[in-house]
Amino acid sequence: MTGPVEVRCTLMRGGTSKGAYFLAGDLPAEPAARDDLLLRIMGSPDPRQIDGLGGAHPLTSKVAVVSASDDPAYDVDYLFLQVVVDRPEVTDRQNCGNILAGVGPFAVERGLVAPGDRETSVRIRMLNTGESAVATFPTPGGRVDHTGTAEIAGVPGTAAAVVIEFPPGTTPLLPTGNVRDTVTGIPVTLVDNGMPTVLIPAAALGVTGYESPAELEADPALADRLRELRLAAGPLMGLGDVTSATVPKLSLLAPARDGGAVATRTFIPVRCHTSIGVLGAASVAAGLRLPGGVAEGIARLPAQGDRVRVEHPTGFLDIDVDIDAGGPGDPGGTPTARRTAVVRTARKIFDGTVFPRPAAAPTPPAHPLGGNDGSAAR
Ligand code: NQM
Repeated sequence: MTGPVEVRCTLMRGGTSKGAYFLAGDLPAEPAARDDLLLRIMGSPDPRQIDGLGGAHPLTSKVAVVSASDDPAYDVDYLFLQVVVDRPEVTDRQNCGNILAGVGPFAVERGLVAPGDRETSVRIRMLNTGESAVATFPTPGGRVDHTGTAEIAGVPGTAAAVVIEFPPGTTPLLPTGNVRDTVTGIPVTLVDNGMPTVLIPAAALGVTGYESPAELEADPALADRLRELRLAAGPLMGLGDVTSATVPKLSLLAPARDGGAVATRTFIPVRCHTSIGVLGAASVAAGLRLPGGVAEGIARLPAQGDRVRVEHPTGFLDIDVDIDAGGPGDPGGTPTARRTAVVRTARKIFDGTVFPRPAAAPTPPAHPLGGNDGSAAR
């Protein structure tokens, strides 16, 4: 497959992730050609992504494709693509709330949205899920100002706050209809408040839930149990076969140690997150609020207000989640999210032209002396 030899690209940190942001019009419209180009831009497949922009970790191998929306209810459309580091795969099967934080500022800087004089709110349609978000950020004098005083755990220094509001979700929070299931013998709550997530008491897997991501990733028996659990949970959550999907995520829960509601270690789904995803945290927080879920007896929710402090390996993420838990006034009794909101930061790192690795050359013919051992003598 061939394609453009150079592409306009903006590299941004969005929350605790980093990704390449593109205008949809700068990429091939056809998904297979687009994905082939993105693999070559990011340097996949290669565990080091040495020949591309990717940072050799799922959290730094992400792409946002942004365009003006044709739906008057929105300003822009945002498609999130996860570029798999070590396999030639690009998937749109998950959304990303961290990369979302950069979409509004990118849309203003690239002329898709007219900025306000002090701040700008951008209405974003998230194509992966069909859900929406409104991002508000400072634009003093009609220019995006990435600098500011907001601090988020997992990112050094401070930057301008990007306030993200998610309106009421349209999908049920409990994909199986149950607040608690047993999957591969393990008690779980299967929840989706923007990110399909399996909540698991850490103790049920024989870990404390306070281990470092590196310690957890070094445990092959744990990896096997998580894989088995995820493959079984995927179809139950309506996700079909998730063998090569990046969802559902798996969050291990333990009692909070630093004044928050709960401590988490989240697998996304193979590597362990160094913090936690935004929508992953939204799903955890929603799960904590559901009476009868596996978090009961582990989590400690604040007596008042919507804010839930989710502890993670590098600090905490505060997220506002207001749940309608269903019940007597609701004949269906299906819990839904009334509102979810979070503060993130984002920063433009570079804006310029990226040069994709050339499309794969045809395989060279075998050497006439036999074999193709890749040696320099060929
Ligand atoms: O859950 C990582 C991240 C994410 C996703 C992942 C995210 C979210 O931290 O909204 O942001 O779970 O793959 O970027």
